[in-house]
Amino acid sequence: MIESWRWYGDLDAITLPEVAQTGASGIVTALHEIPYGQVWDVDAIATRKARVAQGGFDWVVVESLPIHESIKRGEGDLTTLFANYRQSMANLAANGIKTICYNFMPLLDWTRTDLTAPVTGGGTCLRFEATRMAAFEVHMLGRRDAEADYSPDVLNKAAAWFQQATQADRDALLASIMAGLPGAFDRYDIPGLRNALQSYDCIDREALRAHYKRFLEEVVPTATDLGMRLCVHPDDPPRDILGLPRIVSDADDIAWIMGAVDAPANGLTLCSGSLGANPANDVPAIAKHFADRIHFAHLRNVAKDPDGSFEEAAHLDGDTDMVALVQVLLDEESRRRDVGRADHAIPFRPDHGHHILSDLDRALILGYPLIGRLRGLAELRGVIRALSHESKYA
Ligand code: DNO
Repeated sequence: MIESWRWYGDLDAITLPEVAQTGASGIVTALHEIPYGQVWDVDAIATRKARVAQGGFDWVVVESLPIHESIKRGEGDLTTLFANYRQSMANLAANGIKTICYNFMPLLDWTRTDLTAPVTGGGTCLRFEATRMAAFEVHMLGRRDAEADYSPDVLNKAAAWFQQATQADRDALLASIMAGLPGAFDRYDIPGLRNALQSYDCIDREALRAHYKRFLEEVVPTATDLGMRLCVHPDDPPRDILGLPRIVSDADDIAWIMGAVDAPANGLTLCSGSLGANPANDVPAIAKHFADRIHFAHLRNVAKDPDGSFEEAAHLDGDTDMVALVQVLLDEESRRRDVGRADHAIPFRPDHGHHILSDLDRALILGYPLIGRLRGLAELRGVIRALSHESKYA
């Protein structure tokens, strides 16, 4: 498996020499400064690639080449947007970068209600609290129908939380929920979010699937011609949110996607933390089922509560059997090696991490600390090494 590390370029306070000390060999990055829908210029890609190489790394995966919201909404003449996406793919391929992660979540990327939740023993993690989300939707956003998405118990607790919350608490909740929003660094306020949600009023699950299928039909043949791999990132959390449909949440969704354009270039980012937040998802089983289409893995863990809340656990803790999952990925690599694939190694990154120790003294991108991810990587490296080891003393 290729140990990789997400690095945000100039936006990242963590430097490549620091990343080098983690022992990772691959970098996962993106040209975050380019607005969604515009072409990634071949020279800009080459410049970033050279910088990554100077640090001693390969740029192994693009995360993400984002999909413009108009494509998700199936809105207007999309010819230019599809052409631009294909051109960016060609420019990446011309630079030897062949694996592209993207998501198809309408409007929101990952969503949490608390970005600095305390961890037992010290440090902080990202948390999704059903009660806070309900308080936000029902009492701050005033979304019609939101109550239907929560149990009476959660709604009662949400009302109680909202009543005692100060304006600063409410602002912090809005900021946490908005933190995962794509669209470079735009953040919505409440009226802005209401407007944005309205633009999805007429788009249900079937419509969103149709728009997604069209996207795949437009880009997967190009990926195949260029020898590239696309890998969709699952919804996080894997369920409808704020009334928006989500279509990359479980095994049935993934089966639909893989079948929508049935080609190896149409693949999956196996994100154990995203999929693992739904109690119905057996993550190692999903990985095993779709193993031949996994082009990239995000390895992290979640601990769930019965009311739908969850928090990011340490990489080997939480509800997902991480050792079993790594075994599935190693078995798939062996299979690829046996059929003679030179590119049998699956890139993975320690996805997220607790902010611990000196992470807490630095302004780091929440969820992407240095020491917390180093801990995750070291634990995963140990699992991989142990599972791959053939002892001559056995
Ligand atoms: C969160 C990430 C996601 C992911 C995108 C991929 O930390 O895993 O934001 O990068 O969804 O497009």
